Amino acid sequence: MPKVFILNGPNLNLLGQRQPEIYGHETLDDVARACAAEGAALGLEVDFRQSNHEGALVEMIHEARQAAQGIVINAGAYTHTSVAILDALNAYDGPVIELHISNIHKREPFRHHSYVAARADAMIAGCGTQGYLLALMHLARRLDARA
Ligand code: CA2
Repeated sequence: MPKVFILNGPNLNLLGQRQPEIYGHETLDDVARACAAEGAALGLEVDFRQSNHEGALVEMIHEARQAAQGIVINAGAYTHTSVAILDALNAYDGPVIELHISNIHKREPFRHHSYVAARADAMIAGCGTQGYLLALMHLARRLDARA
């Protein structure tokens, strides 16, 4: 079964605890459970992770080079700042889906630029936490087309 990494950046561990008008009521654990179920239905093994540390996210992306056939990444605020995460993604060969719970283009101007977008094969934003499931559906289709 193809394995995919779903990587979550800083502060996403607080999901469901604050700003529900932007990020909804689900916790990150709820999202992880929904992704595991959707992945199983799609024939994907899901490895769902979160870190508040840029270097830890870089190392997860390095690990994905050997361990994962695709990546879904919500890099959180590092989306808008991290050349290191972009460089790591550029060293990864499989499909990369950039994900945001909110529509970053409808928010403050500093959220409009994404370093991840320079590498991502697709981007989902503004669909709430459903975006994670949409990203998995799309990744499954891409991985099927590759096989
Ligand atoms: O919309 C997204 O998914 C974001 O990647 C979320 C990031 C934000 O910096 C990006 O611009 C857009 C922030 C994640 C913080 O999540 C929280 C959730 C609940 C309470 C506090 C923070």
